[in-house]
Amino acid sequence: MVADSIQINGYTHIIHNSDLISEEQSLQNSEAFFRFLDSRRSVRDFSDRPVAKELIENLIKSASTAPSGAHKQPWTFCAVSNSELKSKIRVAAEIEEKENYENRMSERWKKDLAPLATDMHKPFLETAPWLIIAFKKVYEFDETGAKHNNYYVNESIGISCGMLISAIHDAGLVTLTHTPSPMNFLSKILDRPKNERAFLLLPVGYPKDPAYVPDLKRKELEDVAIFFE
Ligand code: IYR
Repeated sequence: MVADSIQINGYTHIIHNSDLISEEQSLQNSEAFFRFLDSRRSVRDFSDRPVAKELIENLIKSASTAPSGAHKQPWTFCAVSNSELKSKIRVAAEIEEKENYENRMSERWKKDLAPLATDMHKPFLETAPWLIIAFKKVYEFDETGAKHNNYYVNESIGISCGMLISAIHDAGLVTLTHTPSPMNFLSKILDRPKNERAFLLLPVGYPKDPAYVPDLKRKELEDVAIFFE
């Protein structure tokens, strides 16, 4: 007789429910999933075609399933479809990007970016129907008002954003990882509390028809993996 649940340190542990699949099915799934992820591209040309709020809610729910340090889920996702706010974000981002491209970035950095054809202009911040801004919660307050740092915050929100990007791709939508730097203008525009810091901005929507992306190649397995058997 197997117990449905057990107690450890006074906390309930339940049986992990995972459907066992055959090794052949496993291999097939892993190949199909690789092909699916390999078909994702960062897209900068967006259509203004609307995307339902319910869909964005599902994407954020998926992102929030990510593992996190001590299961603190140290994130807030702000989803913006309001045109005025999107315009404010674009104006503020382009001010920072102008400074980046003209003064902060090295020649080497700009040369590395040349294949991506990026510049200080960020029209997608207004064209895309939604902007999702991921904020990391560096610390939180408990019931007594005491401040506690969260754990592995960058790792946690990074994983969560990776899952969000995959969910966006799975929904047939496109995005790109936009990191206007510094990003504190986002806290001001979206009125976020002090314990939250902007981590990543993801415009979400349908691609423009056609949308052009740079003809990039990914590294081969041999260049990214070493096996010790
Ligand atoms: N944040 C700037 C510059 C930029 C930097 C890197 I590294 C990129 O991969 C892409 C862009 C911008 O968004 O244009």
